[in-house]
Amino acid sequence: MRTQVAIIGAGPAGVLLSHLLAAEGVDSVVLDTRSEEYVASRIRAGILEQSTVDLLRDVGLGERLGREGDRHRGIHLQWPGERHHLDFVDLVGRSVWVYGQTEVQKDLVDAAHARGQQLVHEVSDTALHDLATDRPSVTFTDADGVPQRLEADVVAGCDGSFGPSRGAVPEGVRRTWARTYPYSWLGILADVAPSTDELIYAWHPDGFALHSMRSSTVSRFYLQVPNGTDLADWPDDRIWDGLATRLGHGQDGWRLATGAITDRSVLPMRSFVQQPMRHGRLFLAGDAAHIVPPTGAKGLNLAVADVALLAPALVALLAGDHALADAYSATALRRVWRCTHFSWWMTTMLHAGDDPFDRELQLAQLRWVVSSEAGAAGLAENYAGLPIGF
Ligand code: RFL
Ligand code: PHB
Repeated sequence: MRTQVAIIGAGPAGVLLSHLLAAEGVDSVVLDTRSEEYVASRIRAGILEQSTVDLLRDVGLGERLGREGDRHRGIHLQWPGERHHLDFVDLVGRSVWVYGQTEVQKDLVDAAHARGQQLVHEVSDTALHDLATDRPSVTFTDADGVPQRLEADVVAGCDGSFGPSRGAVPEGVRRTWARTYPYSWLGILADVAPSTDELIYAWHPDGFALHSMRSSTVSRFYLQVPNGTDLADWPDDRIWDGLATRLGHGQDGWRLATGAITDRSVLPMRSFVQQPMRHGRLFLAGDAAHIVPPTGAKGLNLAVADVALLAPALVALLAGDHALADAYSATALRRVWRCTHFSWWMTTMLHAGDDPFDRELQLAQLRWVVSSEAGAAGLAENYAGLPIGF
């Protein structure tokens, strides 16, 4: 098999890259270990920032998003006894959209099928070769058990945090930074109308809680839990009681509505960056190069921003102009580190630990963010998203 760009990973980064390349007449083949149905049903991110929505619209992927996505002006920040709304539109003239990653993925895959782009699912043994040459390749075993070699001009590593691409950058070349946090999120999806107009991020001495949503009938919630938490220790009543307490049920007459829980999982919180994001003919994008804890809602948006830079760089490279490809890693990493900082800042401001001094600092920071226009604008600018190419 031969193509211009071999893309490893059919998550949002990989399929969007394939879409952007196809729009410029560049061929690609996308490989994934999982089935199309499995990738499409993974419950993950829920918030699209302004620049992500602008990009999806510009490339013809904004139709259902425009109809079914819910534009939010901002978020609520709260701690016991207080809830404050931050209006991003007033603060920085930008907003965010509630539109699940499952929906983005579906729109991307539908567009890929409509264009006849090649998505090859259920592959195994993916391996990258000859990245330092102009003829790199990817070998894999297809769903029928047949060994295959995909030759390409360029390989795009969009294979998330567990794929082989990041490890294909030689040890002496790559540098990594990692931080694990001393807590995880227990996330649930529930068949209940949201009890709030916009997301609530709640600091509480029992631990952080987040009230998010997917539609007018489906809500998404998260609770801070210790690392190593077993879901078996969290029956439905304990989850709803924890959410009610931390989100302030009864505070100023506010009520948390409950419903049937349809999905539940525990996610660890991690920051990770690997650089450079390019090695020879291999380019990394999305979670393959960096992971952020979800408190800033940045993971998916950062993957989209990488690919928005990478696609024109690859189009130019294949036409013989190396400048954008040479600049890709440094340009992408500016935004990556900005979002890494913002995600760390939101995470450490909102997750309660045992240290009483740290708690007072968190509350002091929260009070400043909601009462100072500069503080609020700083959060808004980062949350609603910096322009692509920042
Ligand atoms: P993805 O979506 O992980 O896609 C990578 C794809 O690569 C495939 N793959 C391979 N393919 C071929 N050969 C191999 N050897 C391969 N190994 C792996 C995988 O099957 C997969 O399909 O990465 P991408 O495209 O970079 O997109 C990034 C986003 O998915 C990610 O940043 C966000 O979902 C992060 N994230 C969240 N972000 C938010 O902004 N808000 C959230 O609420 C939120 N929740 C989450 C999340 C990530 C999670 N993970 C990764 C465990 C919840 C979870 C559970
Ligand atoms: C979600 O709806 O899944 C979500 C929203 C905001 C976050 C993280 C997750 O910060």
